[in-house]
Amino acid sequence: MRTPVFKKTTRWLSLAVGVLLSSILLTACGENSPSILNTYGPVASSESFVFWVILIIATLVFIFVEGWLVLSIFRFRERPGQATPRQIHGNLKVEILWTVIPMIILFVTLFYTIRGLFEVAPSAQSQQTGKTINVEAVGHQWWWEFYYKDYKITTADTMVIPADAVIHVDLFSNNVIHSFWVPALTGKTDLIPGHQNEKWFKADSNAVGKTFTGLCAEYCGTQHGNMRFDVKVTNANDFQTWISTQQQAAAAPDKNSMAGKGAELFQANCQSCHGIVGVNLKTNGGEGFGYDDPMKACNVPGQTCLVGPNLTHFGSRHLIAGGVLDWNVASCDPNAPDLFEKCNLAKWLKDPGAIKPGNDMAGAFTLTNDQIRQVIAYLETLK
Ligand code: HEC
Ligand SMILES: [Cu+2]
Repeated sequence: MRTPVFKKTTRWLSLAVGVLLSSILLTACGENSPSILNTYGPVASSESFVFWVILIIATLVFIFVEGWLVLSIFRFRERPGQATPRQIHGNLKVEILWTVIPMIILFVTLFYTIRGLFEVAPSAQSQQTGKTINVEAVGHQWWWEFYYKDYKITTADTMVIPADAVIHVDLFSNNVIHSFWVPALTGKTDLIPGHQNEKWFKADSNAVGKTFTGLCAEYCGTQHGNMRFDVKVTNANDFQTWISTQQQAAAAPDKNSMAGKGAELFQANCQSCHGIVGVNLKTNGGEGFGYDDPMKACNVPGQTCLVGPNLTHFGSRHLIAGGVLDWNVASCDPNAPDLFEKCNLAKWLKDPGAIKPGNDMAGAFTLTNDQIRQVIAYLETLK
């Protein structure tokens, strides 16, 4: 008489529930969540190729081993009155087979892994065609700063890159270890205090017009999850336009305008932490914090540097403080009665500590609502 494998209905039930629950897990991968499988550049596609190779090999092994196991359970179960089966202990052929087959499988995996390592290594950068853009990425607690050495511009939260160019990134941290990761474009590389890492990546031309999410992939403190950035891919012309706009100093608004009052408030409350070229930052290494090499100051532990993001062109960006909020000039009319309900920038300036607890701007100043409106009017001029 055969005994059924799943005797009780509860076992079938728990199996079904397990399958259902795991499908909920998979639905968490929404359209906009960054994915290593939806790649737009050679580095990320080389990395996802290794993933597929390993997944396919592992799936075949799984199906073979588990299939054999399940088959044995049903087909060769002990039956009442059955004699002891043939014993194969010490069978040389079998021993050799199950040593050699896994060896071959592991060597194939190793081959593709090592090939992948060489494809994405810094040394492979020289084999790439296209213009090279050099960027220094600095991990702060908890936001990203990007300094384009060739153009002497600094931005935060958003990296703009032209398609088909080789983006060479030098990675710095002057605090704790962070990790630079843009799933659609490149895998992770750590930013280690006192040690300079480098990497390169490239976006394909079909990425033009797309914006990809970048993340910090190394736990760096309580707001680690709010340390995101955007990588916006443009064509070569738009990139040049972006660069020349970013190279311009901020224009001073009319003193008596709302923005002009905001500019005064900025100088009184904000410029000890935030740089604006044309206000407290001078171009070409003049007085103040040397704008032509702001990273250098921030990479030497103990040296004075501005702790907040460079705001010279904040009006052209769409993320606030590592992406904890997004913002948009359209939803932030400084005169709107419902400004504090609608505009994320207003919420941020009202109480940064409530939006992103523990961040370095929390409790740094107090402004009235009217003053915040003026500051917003000013920040919006910083295009
Ligand atoms: C004590 C230093 C400090 C002062 C003073 C300060 N900030 Fe900040 N600010 C920061 C830091 C640090 C961040 C980034 C926080 C984070 O992401 O963790 C920030 C972020 C911001 C951002 C978002 C910028 C971006 O690119 O993400 C804006 C806008 C901003 N501050 C405006 C102001 C204004 C306006 C004032 C003055 C009224 C001000 N800050 C005063 C430190 C400061
Ligand atoms: Cu981090």
